[in-house]
Amino acid sequence: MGTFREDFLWGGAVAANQFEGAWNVDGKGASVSDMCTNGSHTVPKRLTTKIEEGTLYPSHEAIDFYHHYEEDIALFAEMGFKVFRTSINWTRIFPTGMEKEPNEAGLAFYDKVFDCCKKHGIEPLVTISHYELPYALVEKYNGWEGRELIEYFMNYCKAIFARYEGKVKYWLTFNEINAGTMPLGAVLSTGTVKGYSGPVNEVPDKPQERFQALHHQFLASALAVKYAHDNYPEYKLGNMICFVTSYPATCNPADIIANQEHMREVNWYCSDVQVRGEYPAYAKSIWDKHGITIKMEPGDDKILKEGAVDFYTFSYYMSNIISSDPKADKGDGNLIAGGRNPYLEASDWGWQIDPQGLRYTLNEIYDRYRIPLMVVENGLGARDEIEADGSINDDYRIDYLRKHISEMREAVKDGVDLLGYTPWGCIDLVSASTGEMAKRYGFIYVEKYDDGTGTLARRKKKSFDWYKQVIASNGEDL
Ligand code: BGP
Repeated sequence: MGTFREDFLWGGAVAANQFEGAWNVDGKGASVSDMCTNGSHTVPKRLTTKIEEGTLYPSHEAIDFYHHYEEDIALFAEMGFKVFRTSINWTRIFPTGMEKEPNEAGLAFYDKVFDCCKKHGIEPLVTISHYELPYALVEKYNGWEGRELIEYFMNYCKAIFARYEGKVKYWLTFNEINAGTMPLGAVLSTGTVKGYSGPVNEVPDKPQERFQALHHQFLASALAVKYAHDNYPEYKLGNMICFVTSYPATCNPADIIANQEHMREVNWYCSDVQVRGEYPAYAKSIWDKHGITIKMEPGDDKILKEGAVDFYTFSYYMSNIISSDPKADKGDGNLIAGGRNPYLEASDWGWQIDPQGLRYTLNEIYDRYRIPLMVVENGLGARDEIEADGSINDDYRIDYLRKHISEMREAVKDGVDLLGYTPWGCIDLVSASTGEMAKRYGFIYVEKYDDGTGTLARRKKKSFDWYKQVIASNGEDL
């Protein structure tokens, strides 16, 4: 008997805005991601901003899964995928988020995707909102700062829950909801940056707005969970956290406290609400630190209580270290910076590679909540080269994934209930943080480049056959 459960869900993960393309096809409206340009990931001031000649909007074509889905899902099936994590692009279904009736062409597209998965025996795992907030809602309500969004989100959930009954069972409410605890989350996650046009990680910090937006997202998530439980008992709803484990920089007790505070604010705050159905005791200290007050309405407590998720999912790419010394090195990691750990190597984008940290993280989360877990993103963003003979020898990626799967196995031996594993970007796609194609994660290479050129042809990398063998052996043959 192997270590992983017999029905372990091996697969891969993507997000609609980063791989579908067809951004304005068949009635689709613009989402926050569709307003981001290449490289610096800037957000034009208005939806109507003229797209200047030569400006690239990476989500607009991406890798055009919209017209390649059959080929791509067949490749996933060839690797033996049991599950495929993707998102529904909210603006395909409700182009501005505010329509009364859903867009039939958008609904029909996902029928085709889920039917194709089913044909190959692949279970979809659907993220309801993955950086695809309708841009019109940013314009009108400053994104999730507006409580009105809860109702628009529920209309969207009701439409997709009804339409895909019998096709989808596993749902995640918000991708990396805790992005909203960090200033950078304001662009793609909470949408609370109307009028901002600069890089994601230089966005002005407005904690009142983002924590208020988070409160609305918590309510929306809880209402969706309850609605699904009441109406579709077979549905399982999960949360999704961007988990960046951090360690104290030294054993100085001041560093221990600094790290504890950081872990609470960035990693635990959101899932404590989503799993336990109430704000944690330390929440007030976070609000006080930022000098903010969250507007709540009578009944909000009850909504949160009744909408606890069934399972916990997270992304895991790296770990960081936290120091109490404000002058300490903050590292140079792309997007998510933290102090440099002398025991770890980093990716080309500065993300510190820490497989043992995954075992530690799985144990910490499971100890805290005791509900099933799933690692729904993990992987190495790297620059892949096509050799003269056409092969792509991504041994560095295999090495990264092998070490992480091996540590997942240790965590399962430690007693963690792990449902599945979907490495990020199982097919090359657009980077969320930089808009690049050059930061590749896939088992499948896509001929698409940062200047917008490329045939969009798909090629198997060396890791393709390796992952196939991992799945076939249920994680024993690494
Ligand atoms: C997570 C997001 C994904 C994804 C991934 C890799 O934060 O959920 O959308 O893109 O990170 O990040 P990047 O694309 O910046 O390399």
